[in-house]
Amino acid sequence: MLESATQSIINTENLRTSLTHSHVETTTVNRWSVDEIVALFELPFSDLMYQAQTVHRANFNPNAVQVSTLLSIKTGGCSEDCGYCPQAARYHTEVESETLMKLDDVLAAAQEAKDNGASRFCMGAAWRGPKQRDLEPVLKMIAEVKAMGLETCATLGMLKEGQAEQLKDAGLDYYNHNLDTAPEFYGEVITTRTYQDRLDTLDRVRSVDINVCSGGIIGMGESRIQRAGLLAQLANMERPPESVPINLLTQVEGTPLHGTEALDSFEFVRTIAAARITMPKSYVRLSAGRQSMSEGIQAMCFLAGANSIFYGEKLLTTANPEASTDKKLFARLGINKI
Ligand code: SAM
Ligand code: DTB
Ligand code: SF4
Repeated sequence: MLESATQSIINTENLRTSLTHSHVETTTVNRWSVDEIVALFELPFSDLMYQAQTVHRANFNPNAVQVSTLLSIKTGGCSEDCGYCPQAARYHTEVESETLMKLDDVLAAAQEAKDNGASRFCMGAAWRGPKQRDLEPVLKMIAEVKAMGLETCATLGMLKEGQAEQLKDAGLDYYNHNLDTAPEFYGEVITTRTYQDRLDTLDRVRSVDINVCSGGIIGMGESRIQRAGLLAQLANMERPPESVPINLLTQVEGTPLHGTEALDSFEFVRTIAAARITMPKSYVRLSAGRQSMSEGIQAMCFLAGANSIFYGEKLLTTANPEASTDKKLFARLGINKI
């Protein structure tokens, strides 16, 4: 089993190299079965890290990490039932429902992010999906943030026909929409939208040539096979996402997933490594959960191939390490921001 996983990496790498040399589009050739990904997880930790670091170095500068800053432009009061989410109206959390932020306030936050060295600004809204009257002010925000010289990203929920086109026209560079988990576990976490709904939104984003940002949450009580199942879904897309956020569940009181047994940190690092190996060209983002992680574990995630983070003291509603703390960590690790 272990040998076959290693062999399959070598075979995939060989295939990719030979196709790269003949100038054939490479993004459709990496095909991973769930069993092969489980076999990666089962490798001795050092062997898995070695494989991940080898793939990482073949595709990226190993000492460069992309930084994005998040802003919740519309907080709370969401109609959906995502079991991890403090913004769902039906759960009693400390998050209050707010209206859409004003353009000037968004631009001030974007300027601060830029001054702090972020290269991308991600705007998140607690919506099932945007209504047309909601989308219009967001299009304006995207255009103005882009004009400031920042890359733009938005996460607004499910997109209906025609909405991806409008986002593209406004200058959106990335759309974030997570698959969250494997299809087999999905129904335990969310019932108000289907897995296929999510895939349909990702197709709409792809079809207008906006970069896809899609990943999931680890530590929701899913099995290792289901963690591998999530990665298989992402890695086997016709074109894997350009950006793959791997979130560690941030447990928030009042949500159904609060109290879930904590995941072994090494299993989280293994998930990052398996994402790196199965999606060699994608940015893998060490996403939510850094606030509860030691700096040692974060360093291991970078070693496993994570090359993107959220930067700034807040994610959407929960805490993230202070920018000054991250600056020091990057300096200690010799990491450069991109
Ligand atoms: N409402 C939109 C949607 O669900 O697509 C956009 C915002 S939503 C908060 C974006 C993503 O944040 C979710 O898909 C989920 O993966 C992640 N997320 C939300 N709450 C989280 C938590 N407590 N821990 C980790 N990730 C979380
Ligand atoms: C993603 O995968 N993680 C970010 C971003 N995409 C939008 C959100 C994390 C949210 C964590 C919980 C919160 O702060 O509300
Ligand atoms: Fe709403 Fe998004 Fe939270 Fe789900 S994850 S409850 S859709 S804000």
